[in-house]
Amino acid sequence: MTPDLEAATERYLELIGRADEYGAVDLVVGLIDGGVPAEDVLLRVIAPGQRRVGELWASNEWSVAREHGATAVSERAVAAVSGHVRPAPTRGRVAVACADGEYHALPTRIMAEVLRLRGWDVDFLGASVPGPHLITHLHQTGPDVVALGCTLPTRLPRAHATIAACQAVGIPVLAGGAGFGADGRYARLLGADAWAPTADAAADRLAAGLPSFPAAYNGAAHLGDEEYTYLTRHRAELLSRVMDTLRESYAPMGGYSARQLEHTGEDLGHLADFLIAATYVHDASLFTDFVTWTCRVLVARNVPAESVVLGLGVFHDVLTDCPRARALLTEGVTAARTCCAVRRTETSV
Ligand code: B12
Repeated sequence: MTPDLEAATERYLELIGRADEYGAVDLVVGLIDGGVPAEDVLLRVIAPGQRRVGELWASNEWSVAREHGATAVSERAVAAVSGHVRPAPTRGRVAVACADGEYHALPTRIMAEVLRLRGWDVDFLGASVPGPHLITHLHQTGPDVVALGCTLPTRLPRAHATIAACQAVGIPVLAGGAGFGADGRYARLLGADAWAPTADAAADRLAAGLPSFPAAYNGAAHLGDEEYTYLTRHRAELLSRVMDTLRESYAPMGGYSARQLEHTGEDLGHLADFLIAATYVHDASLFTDFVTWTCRVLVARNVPAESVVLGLGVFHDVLTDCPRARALLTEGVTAARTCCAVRRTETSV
C-alpha cells in the first residue's frame, strides 16, 4: 500500500515541533525503506512540513525557538535522506549556492539533494556565498551550471551581481527560491539564464538542457540607479532618523522596553530593506506584499497594523529627495491601511 504522504507530513510536523531528531530521521528513512521515492520524501513531506513551520511561526503559534528547533531537525532529516540514498552521478556538475546575505540554506539544500537524486554531481556551498568566492570556486571546479538560491527578495541586488559574475566567466545560472518571485519575474529581470519554481522543475529544466531567456532581454539596464545607491549608502542614518521621529510622534513608544525598541528597530530595518529592493527592481508589489505580510505578523502578536501606517508615513516624510521611494511608501501605506480595515471588519463580526 502507498503510504499516505499527507498523514506522514502531519506526523513529521509533530516530530519536528518537539525537536525529535531521531523520530523525524526514523520517519523519513522508514518511508524510503517502505518504497516512497526519496524525492517525494524531500518534496512531499519535509518541504511542506517546513512551509507549515513558517505559517505557525507567522501566526505566533510557534515561538522562534520552536521554529529554529524544527528547522535544525529538518536539516538533519534532509541529510539522512541524502545519506541513505546515494546515487552515483551520471550527469554534469552543478555548483549550488545561496545568494550573498541569504541565510535560508534549507530550501536550496532540498533542491540540491533533488538534483543529486536525479544524477547530477552537486557541490552544495550553503548559505550566503559572496560572489567573488563563488567565482574562485567555479575556476577551481569548472561546473556546467550554477544554481543560485534566493529566498528573500532583499538579496536580489547581490544575486544580480553574482549572476553577472558567473556569466562573465561563461557559466550559466539557473535561479530559484521564493525571492525571485512566484513567477520568476526577478530572475528574468536580473538576466538569469533560467528559473525554476520548484526542485523537481529545476531538475527537469537541467535535464532538458539549459534554456535561455529570450536574447532580446535587456531588463537590467536601468537597475541600481542613483536613488537605490543613495538609500543603500544612507540606510543606517535613515533608520535612526525614522526611530527618533517615531519616538517623538508616537506616544506609546515612550513606554517601550529595550526589547520592544529593539524589535521595532528590526521591523523598520526589514521595511527599509524591502523598500530598497523594490527600488532596485522597480516593482511596487515587492514592497506592498512585504508590508501586508508584516501587518499580519504584527497583528498576530497584538501589535496594531496602524503602527505600520505610522512608520511608513515617517519614512515618507524623511525621504524628501527620493521620489520613487516615496511613491512606493504611499503604496505601502495603502496596503497597510487595507490590513487595518480588514482587521476592523474581522473584529466587528
Ligand atoms: C527556516 C526559516 C528561516 C531560517 C532558515 C534556516 C535555514 N537553514 O534555511 C532562519 C531562522 C535563518 C530564517 C531567518 C529569517 N527569515 Co525565514 N523562514 C524560514 C521558513 C520557516 C522555512 C524555510 C524553508 O525551509 N522552506 C521550505 C522550502 C521547501 O521552501 P521553498 O521556498 O518552497 O523551496 C522550494 C523552491 O523555492 C525551490 N528552491 C529553493 N531554492 C532554490 C534554488 C534554486 C536554484 C532553484 C532552481 C529552486 C529553489 O525548491 C524548493 C523545493 O521545491 C520560511 C517559511 C517558508 N514558507 O519557506 C521562513 C521565511 C522565508 N522567512 C522569512 C523571514 C522574514 C525571515 C527573516 C527576515 C526573519 C527575521 N525577522 O529576522 C530572517 C532573514 C534571514 C536572512 N538574512 O536570510 C519570511 C519571508 C517573508 C517574505 N515576505 O519574504 C518567511 C516566508 C517566513 C514566513 N512565515 O512568512 N528563516
